Amino acid sequence: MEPLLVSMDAGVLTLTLNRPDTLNAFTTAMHAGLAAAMTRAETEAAVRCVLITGAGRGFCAGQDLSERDMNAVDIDMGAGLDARYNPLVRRMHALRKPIVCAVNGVAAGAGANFALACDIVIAARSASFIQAFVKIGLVPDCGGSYFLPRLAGTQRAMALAMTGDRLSAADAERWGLIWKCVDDAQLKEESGKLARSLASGPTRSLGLIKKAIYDSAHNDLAAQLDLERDLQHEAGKGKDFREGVKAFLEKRKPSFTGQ
Ligand code: LHQ
Repeated sequence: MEPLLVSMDAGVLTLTLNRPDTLNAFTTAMHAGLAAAMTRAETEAAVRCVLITGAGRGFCAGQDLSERDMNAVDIDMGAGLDARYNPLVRRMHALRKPIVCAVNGVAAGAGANFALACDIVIAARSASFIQAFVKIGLVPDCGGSYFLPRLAGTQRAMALAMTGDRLSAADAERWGLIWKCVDDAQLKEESGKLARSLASGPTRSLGLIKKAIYDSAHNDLAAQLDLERDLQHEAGKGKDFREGVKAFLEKRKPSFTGQ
């Protein structure tokens, strides 16, 4: 069974984590699939949005804990992050296209933070988020210690990371960790609708919006104003900008090509 299912439709590259028996825990093979999919998203103009979800009742239970030999003399947990998780998160963050995450069930450990590394997260009401690391004597990784305090604030991030308590999708929405929580039966339709709508949007502008919002995390106001100027300059050179204005003046829906 392929650990990652990849399909393309209407400009949306859908990636489905596919190890349902382990709640889609990450393996080296799944990471290889994700790396290849990221290359495709980065290089294929036809890909205008990425949608990530999980097969079965879970979204992702983090690293597959059976993949590593715990009797080994020298265990280097940082090496796996350097080799697989950190490049993945960096590429997701830097991708100039939107990534929608449809969290269909429990998201634990690196699985929870992989979801938070996506640009817009929608979760099923029965889904939950667990910073499971502390339960096995580890620390949040996969960008969790960066995303969590920025999304939820220091107190909530600290308590989630130190207790490893389960956070419901409804609370994740209330706390601002995710965009929205929807009824389980609506998740596929809602996330698909959003992804298709983004895929028919002004892709260049969406990529620049992503950069503006993420760079604001480490810019002061002066630097951010400069960045907005530079990004607007770049957006203004796009065909979609001309089409957007033309369509507005002609009182019709714009037809964006992503250029
Ligand atoms: C699993 C897993 C799993 C293997 C469920 N592995 N089989 C770490 C190391 C190295 C470098 C990089 O970074 C990381 C980051 C990390 O991600 S560390 C955190 C790893 N994840 C966890 O500690 C979570 C472990 N899982 C759980 O706590 C529970 O499974 C949760 C709370 C997610 C779900 O609980 P339940 O709904 O009760 O399901 P379950 O526990 O019965 O799991 C179903 C099956 O999936 C079960 O297999 P079985 O053969 O008994 O049916 C589990 O063994 C398997 N599974 N997570 N991470």
